[in-house]
Amino acid sequence: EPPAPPTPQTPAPQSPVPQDPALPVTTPSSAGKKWKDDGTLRLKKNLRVWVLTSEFNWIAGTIVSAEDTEAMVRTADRQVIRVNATRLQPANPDILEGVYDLIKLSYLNEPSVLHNLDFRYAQDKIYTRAGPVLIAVNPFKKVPIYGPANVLAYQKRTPESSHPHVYMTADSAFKAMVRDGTNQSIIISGESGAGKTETAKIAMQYLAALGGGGGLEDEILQTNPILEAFGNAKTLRNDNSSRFGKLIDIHFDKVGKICGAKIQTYLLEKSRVVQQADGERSYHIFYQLCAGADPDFRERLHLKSAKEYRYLNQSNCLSIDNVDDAEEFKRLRTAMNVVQISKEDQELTFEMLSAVLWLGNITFSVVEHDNHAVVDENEAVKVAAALLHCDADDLVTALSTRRIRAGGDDIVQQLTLSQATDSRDALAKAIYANLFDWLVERINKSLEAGKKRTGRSISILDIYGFESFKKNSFEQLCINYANERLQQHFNRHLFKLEQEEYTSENIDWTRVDFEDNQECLDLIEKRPLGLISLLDEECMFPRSSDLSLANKLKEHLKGNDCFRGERDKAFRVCHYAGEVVYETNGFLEKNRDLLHADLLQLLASCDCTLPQLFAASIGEGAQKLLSPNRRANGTESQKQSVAAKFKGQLNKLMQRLEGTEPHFIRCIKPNTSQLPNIFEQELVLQQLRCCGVLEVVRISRSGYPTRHSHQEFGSRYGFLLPRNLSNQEDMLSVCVSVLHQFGISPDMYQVGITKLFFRAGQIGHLEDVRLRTLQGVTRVQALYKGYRV
Ligand code: AD9
Ligand code: MG
Repeated sequence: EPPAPPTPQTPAPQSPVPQDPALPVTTPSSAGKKWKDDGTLRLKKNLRVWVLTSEFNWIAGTIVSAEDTEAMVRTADRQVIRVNATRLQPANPDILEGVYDLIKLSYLNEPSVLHNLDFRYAQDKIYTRAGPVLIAVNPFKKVPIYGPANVLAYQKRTPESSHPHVYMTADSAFKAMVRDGTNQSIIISGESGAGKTETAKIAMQYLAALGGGGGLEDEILQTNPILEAFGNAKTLRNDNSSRFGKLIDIHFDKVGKICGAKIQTYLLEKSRVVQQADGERSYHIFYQLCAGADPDFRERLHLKSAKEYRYLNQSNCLSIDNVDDAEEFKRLRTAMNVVQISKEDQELTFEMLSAVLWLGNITFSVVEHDNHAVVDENEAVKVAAALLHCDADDLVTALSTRRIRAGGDDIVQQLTLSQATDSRDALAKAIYANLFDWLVERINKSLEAGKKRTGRSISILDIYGFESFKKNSFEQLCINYANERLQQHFNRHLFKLEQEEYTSENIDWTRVDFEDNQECLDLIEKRPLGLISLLDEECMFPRSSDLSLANKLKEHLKGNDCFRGERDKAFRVCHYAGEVVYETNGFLEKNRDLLHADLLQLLASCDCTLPQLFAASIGEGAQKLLSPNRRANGTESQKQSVAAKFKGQLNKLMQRLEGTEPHFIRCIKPNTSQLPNIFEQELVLQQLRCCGVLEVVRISRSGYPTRHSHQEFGSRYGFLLPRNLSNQEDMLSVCVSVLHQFGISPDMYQVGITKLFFRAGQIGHLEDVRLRTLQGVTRVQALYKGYRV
């Protein structure tokens, strides 16, 4: 029996099963014998079922007696409860318990999918396929399925390597690349803490092992600790949460050896540098540096311990359980050496980090009877200026005043306390974000230098999954936009795969119907009346506000089915994975993401390569677009908005991915405690719905998900026919006779050249008949009746 959670003592509440529109529990057109016309299950004694006991909780049971719309069900713990048919789903036969591919299930309903994953997870089988997609459930513990011996098994495709595995996915990608000379991609998604980054590393390790030998594989693997130090942080969801998206292209030469790599990153969360939620940390690197730098280094960089810095001590969290930051710092230094980041560049990097920390310790006082902030002249200003190699007075001026131009004259405006604090934080964020980009470029140079390109590559994408929180802001909109694009890519790919199979089998393809999320994408990216365009437009108006933005969106987008205005400054978007309400608070500022010209000038004036470089890269584009008008208004230089830049990056990403053969991995987080052996049904189900696994199932359902070769089908069910029919020589004729004999409607199947294609649920019915026949008739009876057994 499947493990069942505690059963409620009282009969289950009788409200109907919430029908997920994306995954019809059954479609009327597929209503065979199992289903009634209203879509509910036809109740029968001895039928094995899943009983919905609360919104997300299903338990196993067997019907002991049935009426038209209600049944008495004996649950796994031997209680008998009365249940309405709307709360029942058919369960799969025992032989399908824990199948390695969900597509093999006769019944692809939610409880069956969920149970199958749970069943496997309990045996540490963390990987399961859903047709072309690999599902990876985070074990939160060491599972002994990795390492050189396992790599070899998957490489050689020994029998032990028949289980689904990231290695298997990476191996398919590698072999397809070598065989067909086509670029491949491994697209990993899932919510925070689901295991994307670990999965990406496991795939990289496999590819490094297969394509290694040239020495570059070590460099590529060592980029991971570097990027994690600078781009990952402890959050409430994940102790090692990536705060950026990442694509790495690994290039291979003609014989399949690694010959280069290139990393592209997306949307680093830079607000974290100056502010973290309680219990979270800033980027690992800060704590590592403070804990791990040797005395000589500490002195030169004026380093103190983490608790002395405002940017690190405000969230009541300085360390992570089981992590030694000083140890990690050593690993980081080793990694930087392997990736050939020069000693000078490393020192420059740490100097900038220390400068950021000291900037955070700069404080302001408000002048009495005046609303202006003045910088407190203390150690922090001097040290920060020294580390940035700029003049301390210039730093003070840039942080507390702003030059604006009025009527042809430059006038100096004093900043208020909150303006001054903002400008200090803006400077710190700009330095860190630019440092991160610079480092990635630096790494790319090492990985590319002098390498011959053949054009063959495998790209691995580790990108934030769909997000829907209580409060959703600009960041969530960007993230969910990326997920819409990826989902479309995913749907279209599956659609294409299906089409290819149908075409090669000569099946009537027009009878298969697929949904697309183009409408939601149009809502976001269409010009001129899409979310991004309207947001960018609003950002251009000096007097715009979050409220004026919300009103503008409501006015122009109300006709779109995926959009709904909400109260106040909020709006709702219907994403493929669910509805999300966004609050426009902070949208304009986050999208503009400006650094005031005075701060830009300060960076440019620094007597040190990095700040100068940062100033140049921020100023690039900004200066080009700088109109005299805007300058006169004192508004900062205009540059490409964050959303527009992200859209451009996504377009490039999709273009790149479209030129590859994709392999999809969906990571699932089984519990929110980051603990092993806990599988929370509700949490998993929500992710299955969001990450498109049930979408695969849905797409399969809308086509012909069950396929059997003529041979397989005929030999499995042929014995159910009277002898004259089952003895037919030609297997296809046996198949057709079975279809006729059991009244399977022609809508429900198609006959292909080598296979039969069935709508969902059809085989379940035949399997039942077969099982009953095998149980109900003795061999003698069977022979008497003329069955071939
Ligand atoms: V986030 O969106 O970046 O916040 P990820 O990347 O999805 O998130 P991550 O890969 O960081 O999650 O995994 C979280 C933690 O789960 C890891 O730190 C490991 O402790 C744990 N994990 C994930 N996958 C495995 C695995 N295959 N084996 C063992 C794992 N532990
Ligand atoms: Mg991650």
